[in-house]
Amino acid sequence: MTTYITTPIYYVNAQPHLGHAYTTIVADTYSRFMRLCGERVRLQTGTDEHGDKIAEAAECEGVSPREYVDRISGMFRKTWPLLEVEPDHFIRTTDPEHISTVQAILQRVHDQGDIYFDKYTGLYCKGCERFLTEKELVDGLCPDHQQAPLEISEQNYFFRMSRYQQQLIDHIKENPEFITPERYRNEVLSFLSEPLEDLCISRPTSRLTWGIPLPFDENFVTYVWFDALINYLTGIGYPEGPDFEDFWGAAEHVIAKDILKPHAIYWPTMLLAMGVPLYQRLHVHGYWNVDETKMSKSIGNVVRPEELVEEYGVDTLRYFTLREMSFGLDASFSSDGIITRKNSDLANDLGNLFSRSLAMLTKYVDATVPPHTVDDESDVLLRKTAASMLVSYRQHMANFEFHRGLRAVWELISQANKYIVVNEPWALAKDPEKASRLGSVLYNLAETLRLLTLVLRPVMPGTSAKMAAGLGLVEDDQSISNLETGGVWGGIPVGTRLQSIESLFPRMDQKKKQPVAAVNQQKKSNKKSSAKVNGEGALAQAENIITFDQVQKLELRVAEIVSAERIKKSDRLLKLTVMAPEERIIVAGIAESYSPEEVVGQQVIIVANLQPVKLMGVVSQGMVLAAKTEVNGESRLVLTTVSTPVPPGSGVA
Ligand code: ME8
Repeated sequence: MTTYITTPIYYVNAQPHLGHAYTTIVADTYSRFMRLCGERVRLQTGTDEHGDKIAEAAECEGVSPREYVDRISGMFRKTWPLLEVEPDHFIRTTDPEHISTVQAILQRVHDQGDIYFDKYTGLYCKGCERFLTEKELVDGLCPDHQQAPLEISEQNYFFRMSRYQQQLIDHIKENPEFITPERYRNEVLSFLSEPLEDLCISRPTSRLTWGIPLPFDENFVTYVWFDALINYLTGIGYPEGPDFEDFWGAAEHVIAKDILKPHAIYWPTMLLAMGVPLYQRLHVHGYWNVDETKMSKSIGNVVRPEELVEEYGVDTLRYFTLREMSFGLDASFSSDGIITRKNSDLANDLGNLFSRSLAMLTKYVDATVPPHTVDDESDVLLRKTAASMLVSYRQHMANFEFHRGLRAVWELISQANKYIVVNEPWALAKDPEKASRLGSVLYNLAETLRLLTLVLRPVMPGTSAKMAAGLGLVEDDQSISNLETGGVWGGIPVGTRLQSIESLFPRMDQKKKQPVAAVNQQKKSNKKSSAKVNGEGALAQAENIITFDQVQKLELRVAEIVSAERIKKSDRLLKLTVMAPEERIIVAGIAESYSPEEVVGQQVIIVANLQPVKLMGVVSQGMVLAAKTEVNGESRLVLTTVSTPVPPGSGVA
């Protein structure tokens, strides 16, 4: 089976930024995922080099369009390897093969009567490089470029797009996956519910010369969109190349919502006119804003991918963008957001799991994967979580729901961290009679890490390679290079020699100018105040405003206390066993306000995603929220609860 995945070809009137980087990372991740599934994949990106905007940009720089496009196209080409993006082909619309194929297509469509000459008056937006309808304007301006369109009246060539309107509507209705997510499919269908105008596909050379000459009239060049969309065919050797045969039937395009109309309406109608089968799927994502503001040169908040790589590392950038944006919706970039994710998801959750497990394997079993011989309930739970992670990961990655796929992976990471807490390998290591159980626990951890190495490969190729090296696995080993064979529990061979590697993700300090994060477990200054609640680093005091995104990172849940006991030698601490919905231990600093008997059966609100810490020898996996008050001059804590009982584990929003 084959997969052909494309990004838009980017205009060379601007340098690559975060938006371009995201689309390209998405396409690369998907292509790596499909390779992992055993498919033959072709990934294509490139640059769109004709048209008004480019001619103008070259003029501004005082260079010829050719010189200008060569320079900027080179910048795009050089950016992708920095992001670990490996396109199979980089197309430029100034490539001679592209130009000759576009001309051959124009001639054919013209000869069959689908292109005609006419006079037209319309509202033209230079930013969009297309005529806009009255309906698309907001207060008389193009909503994307905040500019009034120019009224242009001229004779031009038109493509009979309207002729294919019904066929396109039928196709979209019959193929629910043709445009995804659904909101964009609905948007297109709604647009198509009105009669479609024909598409102006030429520009007179009196106005623009930087374009592909029309083969049937030398006084005109081709409209940039008609030229650009055809890159998806010319890049794979249309009409006769073998790659066209192999890959076109599996074509999937990734774009942002700004260019939905050209891809969902112009392009399929062009394909229908050309007699070429339609692409398989169009994946439409939202916009990246920066600090909740639209990215724009004039505001000076354009984020450059090479700077992000320099500052945070390529895998952090890839992970952050894929995890943070719900595909289809807008997202906001902030350095605070990326650092928080790096510290919590990558350094704390993944990095710690990896380094702790490797350290224990090294210390207790001489850095060699031991056999698994003794099974218990926690093993079954870990294996189950791994199996359901794989199912959910595959389904979400295939459907472009990367954030969900990654969430499933992090559920396994969190389960594995709990597995360590529950099994206490350090305690097993002290008892020679428990050597086989210790070996089994360590085997399961090594195997979990192998599975993580496998599923993280498309998202963070460099980190996955480091993990593979640490686990003593070879890059092209089926167990980490193929989801079919590698996705089966038990793939890490007993006797594998582990290697020591550097820390995967060193923690980063939050920038001082950023608002304080809602959850910042490491902040020493907060230890004192949080100790009043449960004695571990916890919620920051509200000394600063936090954003909605930051609040969303807090995972609050309702937990039911099923048992409680005092912790020896501590007046303040109670060891609580809670269901939320799974069982976990929380050490809470409430012993001066509550007896163990009083709290059993209570439903309380906990912070469920706090990094586990050891308090008086007990590992605490969360924090119980309590109000601080005074009764008769004495400070007292009052547990938070819900007004009506709810199922344990219910989320608190
Ligand atoms: O439209 N957030 O090129 P372009 C997310 N040449 N993605 C963004 C973004 C943002 N803020 N800004 C840009 C063109 N993008 C045409 C395409 S294809 C045949 C011709 C990404 O340089 C996103 O993929 O304006 C968007 O669709 C694309 O860049 C537009 O790139």
